[in-house]
Amino acid sequence: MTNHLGDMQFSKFILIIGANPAVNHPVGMVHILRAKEAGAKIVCVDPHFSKTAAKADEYVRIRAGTDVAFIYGMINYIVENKLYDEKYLKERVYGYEEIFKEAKKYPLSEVANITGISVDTIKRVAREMAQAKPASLIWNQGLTQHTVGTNNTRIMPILQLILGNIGKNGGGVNILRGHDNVQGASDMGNLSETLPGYYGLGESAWRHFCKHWRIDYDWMQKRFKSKAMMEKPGYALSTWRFGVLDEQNFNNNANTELKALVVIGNGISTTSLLDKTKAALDKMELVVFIDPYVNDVAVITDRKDNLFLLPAASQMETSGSVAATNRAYQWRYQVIKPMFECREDHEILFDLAERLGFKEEYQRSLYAIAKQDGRNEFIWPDDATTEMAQSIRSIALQGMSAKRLKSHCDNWHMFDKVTLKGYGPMKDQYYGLPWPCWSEKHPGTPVMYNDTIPVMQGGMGFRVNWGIKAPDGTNMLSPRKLPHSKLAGHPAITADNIEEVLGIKLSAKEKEATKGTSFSTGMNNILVEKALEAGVCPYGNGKARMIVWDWFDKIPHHREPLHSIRQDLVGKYPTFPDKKDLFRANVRFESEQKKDWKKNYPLNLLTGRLVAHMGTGTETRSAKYLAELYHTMFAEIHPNTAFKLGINDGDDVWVYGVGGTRILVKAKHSFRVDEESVFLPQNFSGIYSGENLIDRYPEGTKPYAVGEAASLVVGYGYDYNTACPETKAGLCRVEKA
Ligand SMILES: Nc1nc2c(c(=O)[nH]1)N[C@H]1C(S)=C(S)[C@@H](COP(=O)(O)OP(=O)(O)OC[C@H]3O[C@@H](n4cnc5c(=O)[nH]c(N)nc54)[C@H](O)[C@@H]3O)O[C@H]1N2
Ligand SMILES: Nc1nc2c(c(=O)[nH]1)N[C@H]1C(S)=C(S)[C@@H](COP(=O)(O)OP(=O)(O)OC[C@H]3O[C@@H](n4cnc5c(=O)[nH]c(N)nc54)[C@H](O)[C@@H]3O)O[C@H]1N2
Ligand SMILES: [Mo]
Repeated sequence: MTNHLGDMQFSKFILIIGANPAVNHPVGMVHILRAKEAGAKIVCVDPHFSKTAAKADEYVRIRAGTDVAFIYGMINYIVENKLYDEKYLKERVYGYEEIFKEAKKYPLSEVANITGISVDTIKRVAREMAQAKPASLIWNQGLTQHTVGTNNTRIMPILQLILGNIGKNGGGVNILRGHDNVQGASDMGNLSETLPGYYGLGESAWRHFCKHWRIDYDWMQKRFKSKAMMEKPGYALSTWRFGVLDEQNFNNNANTELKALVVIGNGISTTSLLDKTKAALDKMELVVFIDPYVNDVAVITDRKDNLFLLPAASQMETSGSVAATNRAYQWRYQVIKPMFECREDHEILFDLAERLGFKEEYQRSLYAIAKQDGRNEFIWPDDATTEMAQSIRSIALQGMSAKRLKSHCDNWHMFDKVTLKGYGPMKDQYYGLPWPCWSEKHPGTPVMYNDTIPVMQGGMGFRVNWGIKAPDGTNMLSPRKLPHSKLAGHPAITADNIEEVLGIKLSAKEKEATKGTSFSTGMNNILVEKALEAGVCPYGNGKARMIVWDWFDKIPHHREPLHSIRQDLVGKYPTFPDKKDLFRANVRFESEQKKDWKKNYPLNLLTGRLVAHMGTGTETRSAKYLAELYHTMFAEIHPNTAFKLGINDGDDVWVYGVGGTRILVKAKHSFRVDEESVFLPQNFSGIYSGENLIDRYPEGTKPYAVGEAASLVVGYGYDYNTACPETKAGLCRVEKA
């Protein structure tokens, strides 16, 4: 999120596309409704008439998986009518001419044909959004869970840059995050392609963390089969099954089949191809769940031994920092001590490290940090927070000490809920110190990329991350200066360039202390402090780029979903070529799309969430009153379609997925879907293809409601870059049971 929830109250227009905050972010939705009360127009673009659509000024129904085409239609109209922000583009953006050229390939009649949205509507939304200053853009999983998920998430900021809306209060691209602390999970690198802080997996990233963890780099390398494997992205949540089931994929994993799985805090029955997950779990040698509840997949697998459930403490029974959707960190105090035999996650992981023989190395930096403070024992989680602050400088967590975060929590009432500004003892700080937070004196950054305020008030240009020259020779530095700085565009600050770039001299001691490092890789904050003194942002001041020169789609293109209801458009807008070794799996694109899927699976399959349940529903279906609100899994189907299929409201129906799997659910007649679509909620588990598994839950742990998991019928299909499953655009068939 470039901005934050309260900031939306400054918006004059809010485009919500592929998100349903009324259901999924009901507290955040309050700010959107406040903006509406103050006169902002709210437009919701969604294939499903959601609760957010019901609250919007205008609902625009779009065919799932066609958002890129819709936005190009808007850009086409904006360019024709010169509604773009020319000064902003010239000064701050690289590659927009290419996008303008591409938009010409999307005449509005063609966009209407692809998306199902009328030409008049495309024009009106484009004009109103362009004329409203500022306009905000919100998205979430409706855009990411597609083969073109990355293209979707690129075209949206491109639109906002064209309108000059990034770096402004009330503007920005505002991606509403999922789980509690999911932003923190990604900041901490709980992803298989990077170490914490988005440093990547290259040798320099490993060396950086080895230094902070006080680990010998060679020792670390020996933990891996080879240096190449150490630096190679691992399996993803969506691809690991192929590493158990499919020999071809073992090659990508150093010819090794996966034998054991430890699941900590994930309800894996929500991942598509649940039948493959089950087959993989049945085959492995060891499966461990670390969870406060019985993970629903533990009852889906047929395995009889070597299946362990380790009871984890809940968030109420533990403490530490968590990151909110706007990059702000908050301290969470323990409410009660862990009950019964459950233990905090980190305690379980410390024990695991001990059994694996590296507990001393695992905890070494915590002891080193305690020692800096004159203690022999480390304090959890405070010293771990210090470790984060010391090592994660790429996104600048260095201003976030445990002490500072606790003071924000203790003085919660001293912050403005709309601007996040602090008062009294919290003056000159923003709530939660949204990153980048460059030093203990920095206030945090509530709105990113605002280059009209000084760096010490959260100002910055765009990050210089891809060199100072584009491959075509264009200068990638911004001609603009931050207030209080003498310097226009400049590269990221390193020990090698600091004297030249800032025009200063380092002392011999400072030189020694920063040798060979950059603003993001040092063991101290010297380079950063010098940049701040000069009034510049340590990561440079560059242009945003609209072209990713080393990707397959250098600029976003519309590509039909893998299983498309519009077979007639597949020829013109084909998917990607098949891809080898995407998170260690060989993934089918073109070869999968080629078949005539529509013949047997004539309906669009949409999935989304219910307000009373969370994720798998493991936790919420175990809460009596929430289970009462939604207790039965259902499929929404348009009455006209249902009539043709002989299905009454409340009938049992089989929904078939393109993989040949099926689920047994209740039909719900609904106008929220169009005649060509079926909607399934994603929050159920515990019934598997007609078989109720409730008796497999250990005594005392049975949920109050169980239901079929949508992920059993969601089709094969992955984002070309991230391997996120295509759960938001697929096909299905419905039959009366
Ligand atoms: N009550 C509740 N709250 C939750 C969750 C929960 O399970 N329950 N889950 C949390 C998590 S982990 C997450 S990630 C977030 C998710 O938050 P959201 O992304 O808001 O969740 P969804 O309901 O899955 O999908 C949003 C909307 O995208 C629409 N959509 C589907 N396909 C397309 C498409 O091709 N184009 C467009 N424009 N729209 C499309 C769907 O119809 C749906 O209305 O919610 C979080 N909050
Ligand atoms: N069809 C379809 N499928 C989807 C989606 C969709 O929109 N449509 N959305 C996708 C998305 S965005 C998501 S995030 C996933 C849902 O994400 P999941 O991770 O599958 O959902 P949750 O139910 O939140 O699972 C969290 C698990 O962690 C456990 N847990 C809770 N607190 C703790 C703790 O402190 N420690 C430990 N160790 N465990 C804990 C819970 O009991 C639960 O078992 O679904 C994905 N799948
Ligand atoms: Mo999520």
